[in-house]
Amino acid sequence: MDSTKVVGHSKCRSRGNYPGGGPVRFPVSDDKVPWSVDYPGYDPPEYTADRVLQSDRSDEDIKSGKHKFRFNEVDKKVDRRSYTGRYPVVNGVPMNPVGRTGIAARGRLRKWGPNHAADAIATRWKRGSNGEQVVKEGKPVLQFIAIRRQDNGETAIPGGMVEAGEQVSETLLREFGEEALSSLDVSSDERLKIKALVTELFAHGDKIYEGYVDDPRNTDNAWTETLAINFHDDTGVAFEKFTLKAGDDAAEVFWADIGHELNLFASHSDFMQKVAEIRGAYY
Ligand code: RP5
Repeated sequence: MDSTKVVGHSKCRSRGNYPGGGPVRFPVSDDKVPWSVDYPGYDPPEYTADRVLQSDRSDEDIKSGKHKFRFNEVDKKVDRRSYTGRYPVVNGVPMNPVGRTGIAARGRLRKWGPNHAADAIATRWKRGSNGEQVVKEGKPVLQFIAIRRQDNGETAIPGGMVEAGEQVSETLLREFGEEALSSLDVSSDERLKIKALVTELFAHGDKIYEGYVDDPRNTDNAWTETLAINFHDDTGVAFEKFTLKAGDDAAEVFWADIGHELNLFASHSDFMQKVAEIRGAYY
């Protein structure tokens, strides 16, 4: 997978209701995804979740005209550029760079256009009780720190949205601390210790992916994009300093074996395949 390539999308076109109880998506078959293909009668329902409308971290309603959005630019503290290049803006409304999703407006996403996220893939080799690497089909098995998402129960990489004014590198550390080490539930002293430890261990990472994510929450006018970085602990000693504890949006945190059998949230399985490839691991 090219790290900047625009991927297609299917999870955000799946049949049934939009995640979290939204309306049923207007059907979009594979051939009708690109905006360049005519789709007479395409009439997706507009949906923006109440929690998005009520959050003060969300964008203004685009139709209120209160905010003049600067799409494809850094708009005050919000980066509205896309890793995929310039995306179309039609009548002041940003259009999904991959194409139709069957839902208009923002759904459960807080921003119009790209919603930037960051994903921290922490890996180690799986070892048996004798300390030897576990091998499958002739290749060593990798493990990564996984979370179970509270919103949909799916297994995922610890990650989250970039806050206004935040550097993506800060988001990576913050989200990993919040979801895998429960840093929001400890004293401020403890939080600082966690931050220092994560900063040290995550000092060197390898970029796995930057671009559009096939997130089930994507809509015609709001979508997620991410930067996924792999922090690999070759000896397995460094990550022993961590006590994993689920927090914030994570219901559980655990080491999971990487392999094709894993079915992860959004495009996370694709990222795992790339990690396994570059590390010469089983997939
Ligand atoms: C995915 O949504 C990204 O890859 C990232 O893991 C996640 C961010 O959303 P929240 O976890 O903050 O809901 O598209």
